[in-house]
Amino acid sequence: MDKKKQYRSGFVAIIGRPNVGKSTLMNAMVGEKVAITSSRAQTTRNRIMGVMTKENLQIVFLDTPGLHQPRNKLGEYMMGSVKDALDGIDALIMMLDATDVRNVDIEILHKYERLPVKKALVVNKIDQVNGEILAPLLDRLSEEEVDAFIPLSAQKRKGLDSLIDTLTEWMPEGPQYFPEDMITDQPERQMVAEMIREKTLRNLRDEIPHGIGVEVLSMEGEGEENRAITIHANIFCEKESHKGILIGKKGDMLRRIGEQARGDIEKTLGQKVNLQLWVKVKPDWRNSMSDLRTLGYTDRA
Ligand SMILES: Nc1nc2c(ncn2[C@@H]2O[C@H](COP(=O)(O)OP(=O)(O)O)[C@@H](O)[C@H]2O)c(=O)[nH]1
Ligand SMILES: [Mg+2]
Repeated sequence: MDKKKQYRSGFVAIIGRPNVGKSTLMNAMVGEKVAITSSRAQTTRNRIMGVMTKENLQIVFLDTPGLHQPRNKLGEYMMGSVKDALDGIDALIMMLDATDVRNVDIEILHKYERLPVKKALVVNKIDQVNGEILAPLLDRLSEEEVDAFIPLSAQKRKGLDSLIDTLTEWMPEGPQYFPEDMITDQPERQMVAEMIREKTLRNLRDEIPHGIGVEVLSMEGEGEENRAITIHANIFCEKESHKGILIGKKGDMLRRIGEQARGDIEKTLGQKVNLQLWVKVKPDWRNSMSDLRTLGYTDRA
């Protein structure tokens, strides 16, 4: 018997309509919160890498923005980052939401079924549907031209093993691409900005979240013992009225967003954080190349 099994590794992109649970699945695979999640469409705006390392195996997941028809330059950037993510992958996860399968999901399936890589069709959120609804749906979908068909619940971590086993089988022999303690390629500042943005998504309604961008201006005191990291960040929104809502009565909304974000950031950075947030209006920034650059949405990896 071989004492050392072959090392396997590869890249796996996760695609699908907005809100089906792609980022939740990637976080579940990596075991830590690498990508922010929310019940809003288009929470994810970049291709985000999450690395799962096991003995003799490394799978690099690429979480992507939800596939949609872009309506502004930000949307075009987002769809470009999905295209980039598909370049050079070893396998593709196509995801559906079992509670809400739409025609556009099937169109996406048929479009990407043609990619010459191994494909898993993942039907997520099965914790939310009962067997009578699930059975015929799974029956219908099992006829799709994919290499594996896996119903699961990313949030409840049900059915993940079956996906991991399938992907493991598909991964080619290859090197360990990243150190085992590396779980993402996102710079710390981007992680911090994303955590702040997540709290705005979770606390605000209607159209406001779509027009929010976060810029981390500075981070000071990192790694210094007995000291908090001081972080200054701007939250941009598109209208004066949105600014009022973001700040809230006597500043209570901004305070709540700041408190929640601080908790997440402290957990990630492992140090106390002093978070200073400012709200600014940048009309139509989603159509301005220079604003997109400021907010980190132009330099695709
Ligand atoms: N009930 C249930 N909700 C889920 C599951 N996976 C994700 N969600 C929720 O679906 C919403 C969208 O998830 P997210 O990962 O941001 O979706 P994405 O836009 O595809 O990345 C969030 O509110 C998640 O908590 C699941 O397995 N079951
Ligand atoms: Mg996402």
